[in-house]
Amino acid sequence: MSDALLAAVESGVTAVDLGRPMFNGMPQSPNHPAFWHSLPRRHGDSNRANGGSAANDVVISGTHVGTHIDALAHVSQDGKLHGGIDAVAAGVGGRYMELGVHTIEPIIRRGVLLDVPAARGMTNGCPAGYEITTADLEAAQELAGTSVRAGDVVVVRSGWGRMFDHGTEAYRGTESGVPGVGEAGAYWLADRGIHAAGADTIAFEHLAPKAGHSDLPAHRVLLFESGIYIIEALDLEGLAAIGRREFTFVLLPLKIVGATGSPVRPVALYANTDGAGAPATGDPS
Ligand code: UVW
Repeated sequence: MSDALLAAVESGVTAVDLGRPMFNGMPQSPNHPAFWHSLPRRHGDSNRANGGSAANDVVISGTHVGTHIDALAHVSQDGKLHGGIDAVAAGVGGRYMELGVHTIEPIIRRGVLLDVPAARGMTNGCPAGYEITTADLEAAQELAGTSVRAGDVVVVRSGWGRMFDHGTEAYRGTESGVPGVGEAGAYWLADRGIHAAGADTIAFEHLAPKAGHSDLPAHRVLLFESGIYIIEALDLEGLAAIGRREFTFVLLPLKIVGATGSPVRPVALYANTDGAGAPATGDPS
């Protein structure tokens, strides 16, 4: 039996890694337990009689660390979760069974990169504390050469991803502020019926200088009001560098039963027959 997807894979597919490396001390949100990886057993600690040995790890961590996805159970508003579920009752037993991260199906959908700095000629990326406007999203959509459609995964590049290599304080941007989508931009995305929205920052949102995570309206609009997942701390620099703005987006959350989020390693895929490394739509920035 012929299978079009398998045939495409066998013809050659390029995968652009959108996940950040995970390591002790990596930049992450102050709201979540720090990621900690350790080696309780190393090679040489004990060798088997046949000369072999095994090294093992332990990881202690929040779930909203590294590149990660927010499940709908992550935020409540006025005592309710998405769909009007009582937020306190939903957590009895220590698991959010209705809207936990285990309920997110594998995501294999069209992905669209809205590259705001490329569309707006911001060569150093959006400035700290810049709120990405609906006009910016429209301009980035035009540059992508395609319209955002229902069911898409939309990843919004602010250019702040470059700060990841500058350490936790710089990437968090508590003092400086962080560029991102605010309430109006979130409604622009929600109005298009997308499946998930992602960004290259820790909180996805526009954060004003010194405001930290005190107000996160895009979380309310997307997760609570609209049932749209949020993906944070994406690495969008590779996609932007090759000008690839339409692709197959693949993401599989860990099936942690009842959890509010999960680290993920998403990829953007495109067939090599489409021109490896070449832009599919629009002009490369
Ligand atoms: C933030 O930093 C707000 O991230 P999350 O939505 O995962 O809590």
